[in-house]
Amino acid sequence: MGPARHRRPCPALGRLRGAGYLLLAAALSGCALDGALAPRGSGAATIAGVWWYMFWVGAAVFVGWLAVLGWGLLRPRGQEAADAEHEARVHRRFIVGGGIVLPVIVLGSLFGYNLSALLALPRGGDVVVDVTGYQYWWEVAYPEAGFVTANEMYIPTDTDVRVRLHSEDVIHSFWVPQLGGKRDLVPGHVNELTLRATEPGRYLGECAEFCGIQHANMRFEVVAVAPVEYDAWLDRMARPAPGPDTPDERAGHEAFMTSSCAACHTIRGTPAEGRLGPELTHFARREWLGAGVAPNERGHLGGWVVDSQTLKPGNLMPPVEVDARRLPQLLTYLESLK
Ligand code: HEC
Ligand SMILES: [Cu+2]
Repeated sequence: MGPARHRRPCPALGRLRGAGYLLLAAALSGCALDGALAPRGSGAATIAGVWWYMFWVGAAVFVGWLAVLGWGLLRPRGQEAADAEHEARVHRRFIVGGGIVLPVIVLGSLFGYNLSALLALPRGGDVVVDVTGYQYWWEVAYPEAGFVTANEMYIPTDTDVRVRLHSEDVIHSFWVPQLGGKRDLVPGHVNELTLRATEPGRYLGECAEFCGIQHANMRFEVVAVAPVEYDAWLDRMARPAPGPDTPDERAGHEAFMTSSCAACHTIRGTPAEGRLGPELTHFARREWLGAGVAPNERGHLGGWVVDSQTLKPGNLMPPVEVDARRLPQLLTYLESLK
């Protein structure tokens, strides 16, 4: 093993360095962790704690296992036969220690940690929100304030929010990774989940149980704001729809009310009282369209109204015949629903 040997390029070393870069990249991307490992709510923080505990225990077991393997491979050979009695004792110790004692300690500690985490999850709450899953969107109702909205759910920060989960069709699952765990929405049964956001922000939520062809585009946003801001939002949302004020808005309103739109959508304060689609009373205040399929902007909105099946194939809003001259007015009216 002369120094010359080290200077020769070594392919194995190159590969090792590649793996090193990969690890480094993984570690660096860890700084920008998203989702369940970047908790902004007390429930999610507890769950992330379980994740990390399992990770470190798993890592310790793995390293220990590597050490035993290395010892087995590298220890001097040829002495086994010398003391068969001693060898058998060592084997027994390994079987009892590694096969019974160690697993009991490791699994027992995981069980204990899990149990304490389960008990530490937030429960109940003074603010109640009813969330109903539909293929492929979310209805969000505030029973105390007495209004219904869709796909966007405001909650006050540092407050336990009791989310009651319903389904009108199939099983869905409500999951806001940064705020809490998952919970199924089961037809004919009410489940509950408590969310407590510790920081204001917009948090992505999604359906976590396959529910049909557009399951992947069944998203929503939880917007956590300071309690005063939340109260102002409630006041605003409880009001009926504004307008129509301008001639264009009035023409668009007319187009909406006289076509099939009104049979499927509710706009409070107007004759539109359909219940098959999302409530549109304050639709223009939402950031997203079609449960997260596109930003809520005029271009996408026009595409959606003309044929939502292009943007979200298989969703339950059929293509609707809209007079091309009326379309801009219809969009203007929808955009006025602040
Ligand atoms: C047969 C019922 C039906 C009719 C008719 C209908 N819609 Fe819909 N609409 C739906 C459903 C269901 C959705 C939710 C689709 C999804 O996101 O999966 C929806 C979604 C929407 C959305 C997006 C709402 C959001 O927050 O994402 C808008 C806007 C909308 N419809 C406008 C209209 C207009 C305008 C008309 C008339 C030209 C119309 N709809 C006719 C059922 C209907
Ligand atoms: Cu779903």
